[in-house]
Amino acid sequence: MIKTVLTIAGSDSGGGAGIQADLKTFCAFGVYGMSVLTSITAQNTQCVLGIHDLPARFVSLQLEAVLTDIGADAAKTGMLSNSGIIRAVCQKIRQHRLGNLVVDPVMVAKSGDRLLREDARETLKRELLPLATVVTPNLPEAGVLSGKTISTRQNMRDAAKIIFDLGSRYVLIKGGHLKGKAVDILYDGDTFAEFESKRIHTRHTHGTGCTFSAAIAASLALGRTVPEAVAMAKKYISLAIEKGLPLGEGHGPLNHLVHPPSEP
Ligand code: PXL
Repeated sequence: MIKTVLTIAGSDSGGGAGIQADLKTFCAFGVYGMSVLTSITAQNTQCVLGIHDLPARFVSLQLEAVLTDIGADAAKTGMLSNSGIIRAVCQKIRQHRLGNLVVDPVMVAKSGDRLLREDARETLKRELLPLATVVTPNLPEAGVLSGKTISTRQNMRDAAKIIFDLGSRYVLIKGGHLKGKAVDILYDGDTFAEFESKRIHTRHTHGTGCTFSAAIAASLALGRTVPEAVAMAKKYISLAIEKGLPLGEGHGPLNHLVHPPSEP
């Protein structure tokens, strides 16, 4: 039977990030994608023109619709915008015992626009992270979650320990914002694994974080372990960045149509 994967995230009208990136990634991995929208952004490759949050109770209703009927072998969260939405999502995840949950703690867009209200950071830390199989902060997000400034690999390891204590089973800190090679660090509370790839010099990286976490969720649904899923997702985004699309005048999207790897 085809595996089912759910994204709980915002819409990017430009098609490069958010729900759109997630569904394209699910297609590439050959899993059945479903989407619960949290917010609608009016956005292109250059900027966010506006953000319209859906009412938390309508986020709940979408989750109820999907989880009482189709169910999900894995899920990911992206832009959650405010505390009410985060609480609604947590309540449904607990009620339906959703496992294989990838939490991408989205805070700002590539353009610098804020996608998570500052007062919602605590709710995300306290309520959502304990439900996560893996949380995937980039360096600025890991800085906010850990309360530390991160500029070296050792800083990344120290921050991973602090974030692990917030309750997720794994922490993946993405080192894309560090100089040099792109190194991501995965921590399971015991050991560190490093995932390295060469840096690709391009500005067409809009939606990289969304695509990465969606690819991890798809791989988990396909029965991979977390370290295997991270390795496969990393190979997929590296290729998708390499083949990135020079659309629009700003940060163009990745090319989601590249083939995902069949092995980690
Ligand atoms: O990459 C973070 C992100 C998440 N969700 C939506 C976005 C973005 C970045 O632009 O637009 C809807």
